[in-house]
Amino acid sequence: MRILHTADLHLGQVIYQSYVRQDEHEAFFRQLRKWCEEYRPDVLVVSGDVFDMAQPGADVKKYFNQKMAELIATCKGMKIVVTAGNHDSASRLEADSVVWNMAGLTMVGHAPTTDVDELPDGWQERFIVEVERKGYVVAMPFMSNNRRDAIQSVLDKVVERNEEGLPVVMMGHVAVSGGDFSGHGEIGMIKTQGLDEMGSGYDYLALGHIHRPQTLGHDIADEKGDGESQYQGPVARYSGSALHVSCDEKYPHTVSLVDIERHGGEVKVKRLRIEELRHFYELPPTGEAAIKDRKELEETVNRFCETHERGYIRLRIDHGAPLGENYVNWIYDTLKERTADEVRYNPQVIWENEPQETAEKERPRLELAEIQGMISPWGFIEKTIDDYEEFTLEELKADFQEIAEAIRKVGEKEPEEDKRAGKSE
Ligand SMILES: [Mn+2]
Repeated sequence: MRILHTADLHLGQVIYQSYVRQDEHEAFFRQLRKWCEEYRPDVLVVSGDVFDMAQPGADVKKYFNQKMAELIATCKGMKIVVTAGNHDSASRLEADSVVWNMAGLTMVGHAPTTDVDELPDGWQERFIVEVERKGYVVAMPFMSNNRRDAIQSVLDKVVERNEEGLPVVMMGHVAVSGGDFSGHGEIGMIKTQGLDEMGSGYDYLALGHIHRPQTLGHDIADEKGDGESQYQGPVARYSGSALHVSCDEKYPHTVSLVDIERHGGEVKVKRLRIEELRHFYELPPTGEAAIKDRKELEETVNRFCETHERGYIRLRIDHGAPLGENYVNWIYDTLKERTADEVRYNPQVIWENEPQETAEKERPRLELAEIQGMISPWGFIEKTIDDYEEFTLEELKADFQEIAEAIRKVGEKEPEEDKRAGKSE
């Protein structure tokens, strides 16, 4: 079975308050369609966060419909499986699923409930997509808590049916412990779970949620864009997001083409690099001196407009630089006038050479690598609590326990997924 694995499309995303990214998504879909034509996958899987918000506007929904219809028309016979992520509304995603089914597109929004014993016979079928004579896709959407029993029950059902030993692919939208979460703003707040919570019996776990492409348990240094790897299954992999969802996602983004011969066999992954329409630039580039005054700022922005058609720019400015009044407005006006907003401004300035005292006081003294290695928010909190005199660790722990308990109670009352905050990527 051959699958094309992508995730975290975040359709409808508006970045830096005002920039609509549809043309960037268009560039992504053009490449995805080309790959579908070229590689003829049996299935295209989209592992959650199809939309950036639970209630996308009519224009965004229409755009999604158009893109799916184009893919279906381009690749006759290819199945498409789309699952809900934490940004999606499970009910809204499933609302049109009956019609999509007729076109060979399966949509799964709602996760199985925790208490599997109370479910009617055959409930597992809703999560199983059989690809005739090729294999199986188990479509698991985002879940607000661990549901190993439910997942395993579906996988067991597949094993029962899979007498020919065909490949089994499972989808998931979850942060698995040990992953590299760089680029995710709220690192301390990402809730992780162990890989064993996803059960056993699949050959390839097609993950979404974390935007950096990576195969769990394998060196992230291999992820340089295009390339190929061969693994002994089972393998769990994040395809990565379709676009750079934030300027911190500096790594190359990819779509994964996965070939699996048989259940229990080897898994071949080909990484297809997505050429993004708008790159993210730091000006001046890291290594060069930061902007020292207003004149330099204007020169830097003007020069970029002369040499680049489009992109996102983020400025590196010296802490004490005299910038004069309204420099931010000057930037917005200039970009609009000179590039019609093809060049876009990221207002999160990187301030450099801050005086030692302020810099040390305001920032937690942590290396990025150290934060990436943390699997629970407590590691982060314990390291930084001394910077916040008003909090004590014990009080915080008690408060968190109370919140966790409240969340657990809400989780038991599912399906009520529309109430989820779902803010971290
Ligand atoms: Mn997500």
